[in-house]
Amino acid sequence: MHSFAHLSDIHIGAFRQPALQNLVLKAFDDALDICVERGVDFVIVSGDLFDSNIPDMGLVNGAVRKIREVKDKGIQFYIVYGSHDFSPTQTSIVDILKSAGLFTKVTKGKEENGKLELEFQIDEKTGAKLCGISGRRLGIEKRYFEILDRENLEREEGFRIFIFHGAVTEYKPRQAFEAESIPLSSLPKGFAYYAGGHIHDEFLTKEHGYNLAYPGTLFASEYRDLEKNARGQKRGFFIATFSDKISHIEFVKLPVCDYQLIEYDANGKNSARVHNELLEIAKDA
Ligand SMILES: [Mn+2]
Repeated sequence: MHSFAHLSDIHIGAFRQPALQNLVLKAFDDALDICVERGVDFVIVSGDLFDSNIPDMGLVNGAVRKIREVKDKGIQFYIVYGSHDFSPTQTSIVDILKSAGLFTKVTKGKEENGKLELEFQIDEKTGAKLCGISGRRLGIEKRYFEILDRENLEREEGFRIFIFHGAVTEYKPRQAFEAESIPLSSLPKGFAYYAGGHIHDEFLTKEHGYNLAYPGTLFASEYRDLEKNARGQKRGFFIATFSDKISHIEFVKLPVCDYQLIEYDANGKNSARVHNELLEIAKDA
């Protein structure tokens, strides 16, 4: 039996406050410690590992040290870009870490005669075959899905995983913050596991024979995520066990910190008063 971990939307570098930045990094560290403990064969990151294409280098250093430590134990990383860590004009930190041999990007392929032909990356240890499409800002990935040569990918035999970063129309959360999505029919059929990113809340379906999984953000990338956490939203990542097909998918919860939720009514108050009252409340909390 083999296993892999599926993490997404970690957003290292998110937030301006060092305390929150450190919690983002702590979530990543804790998750990888669990991956090692549980002896997973490889780790998938389905985009937005970093919050920007050039994040704070101190935080990058922390993340790289951890990735290196895990990789030295023989655990490979397979990754696509997210909408945050991709830049159309600049080299992204993901590219640099890929060049340094820390990651394998699974988006290798060529565009020819209006078709996108993807190449499978084969995991040496398990024989799993991985390919995927990166997220892009403004949903440019939609075009890649439209021209994707699915037949070739569907014909391939073996244990296959598809990695992508974007919402699937049929499963878009009700309060989706983005209009862009790709229909389920644009994914190549017959894969054992579809590793999704971009949706920040955990989601797993086996409908229509698809193991379609979004682990959601590991911790948070913005205040809305934090508020949800305080209200009990579970955060973490998936560990899937497999041989020639998936036998079990487990959501591993990651408690990063405790929360205190304080509701405050700012109606009819000016910003200076709100500011001062909030500072008072925070002092007492
Ligand atoms: Mn994200």
